[in-house]
Amino acid sequence: MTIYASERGSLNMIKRLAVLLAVLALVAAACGGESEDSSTTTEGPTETTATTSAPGGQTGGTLAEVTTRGMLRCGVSTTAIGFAEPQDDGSYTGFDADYCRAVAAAVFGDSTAVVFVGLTAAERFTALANGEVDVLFRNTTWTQSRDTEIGGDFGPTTFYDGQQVMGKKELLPNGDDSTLADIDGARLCTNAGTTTEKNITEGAAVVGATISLVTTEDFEQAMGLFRDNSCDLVTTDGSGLFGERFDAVAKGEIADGDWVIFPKAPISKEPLGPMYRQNDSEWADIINWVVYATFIADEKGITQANVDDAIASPPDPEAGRLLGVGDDELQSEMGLSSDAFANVISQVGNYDDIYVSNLAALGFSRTNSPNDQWFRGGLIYAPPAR
Ligand SMILES: N[C@@H](CCC(=O)N[C@@H](CS)C(=O)NCC(=O)O)C(=O)O
Repeated sequence: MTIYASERGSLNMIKRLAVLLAVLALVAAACGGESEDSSTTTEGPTETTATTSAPGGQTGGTLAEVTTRGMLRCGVSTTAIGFAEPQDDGSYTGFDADYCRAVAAAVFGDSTAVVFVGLTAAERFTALANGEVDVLFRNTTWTQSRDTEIGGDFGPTTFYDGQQVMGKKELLPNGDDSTLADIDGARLCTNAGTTTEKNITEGAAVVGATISLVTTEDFEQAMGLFRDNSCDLVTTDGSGLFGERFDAVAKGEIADGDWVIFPKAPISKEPLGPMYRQNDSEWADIINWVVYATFIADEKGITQANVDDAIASPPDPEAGRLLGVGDDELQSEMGLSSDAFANVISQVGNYDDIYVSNLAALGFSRTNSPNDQWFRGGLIYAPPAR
């Protein structure tokens, strides 16, 4: 279905839903409701009090709920090449999907204990707020409004992205030197409920370009309209465009270079990473440190292939703590088993393993990108494990 939605309209809708859910959660809590989903509804964007084991922290109960359920419910994109690709058995592959698996490996010692929930951009925040998912790893950009108005909190950025535009080469005489000024008069498609629809509207206005913006329920629909020329251009995070173009070339649909991605410098910052319900420090710490564990292992060259050697003989004390070897490990303090992060690395991999296995083939190199480690000029940086 194609809809035409103003950015303000969709944001207001999300706001109204978030407020409604918060109110419903309060009512359910006050009434002690025992409905089927009362345990999850009470975790909406409301403040909760610490009741369990998180030392010095707040818990919104997500860890206890996930542990009792025995499965992680992880919100991913419906389809995002390289990040979340649905498989016939209901599972997903991809960079984001692997981070879901990493959390399951940390919590259960079993990276397969995940139910993947494919969500459109417009659905994702409601699904998180009402407890349908425990965490989003869904190409989600960390923004001020999502962090505040919508009732979410964000973990460490796992992929630094930026918005670009894609068009057919015959419409773009300047090729990938095209700029936003070249989109004047274009019919432009993207999916609703995204930063990308807002950025392109603002960006076009700044350069005085008049565009006709068509928003679709999911990005595959936007690509469908682009393919049949109902839209001249599509726009989303650069990773999404490069992924779609790679896929179309691989399937023989287009020749390399038929679809042009521009401008070379993205029009926005899109820091993508995990989002969870706010005011649940215990759960936030777990998600954050799962991600940091993958960063630190990458920093130290501890990979899925060699982690057993590192466990047998840690290269340094910090690696020993992180892998749960020795008395000063910190995972037990977090409500996890001491080998939680060893399981993450051995069952899923370090940051580079996850990046390379899912994204390298699409042409994303970490070298000279913000997704490289800090000591090589990138932005991937974890606090010390001590
Ligand atoms: N990062 C942006 C855009 C996210 C987004 O929806 N990206 C597209 C393109 S990669 C996507 O995930 N599509 C899959 C879908 O529509 O389910 C946001 O957080 O708003």
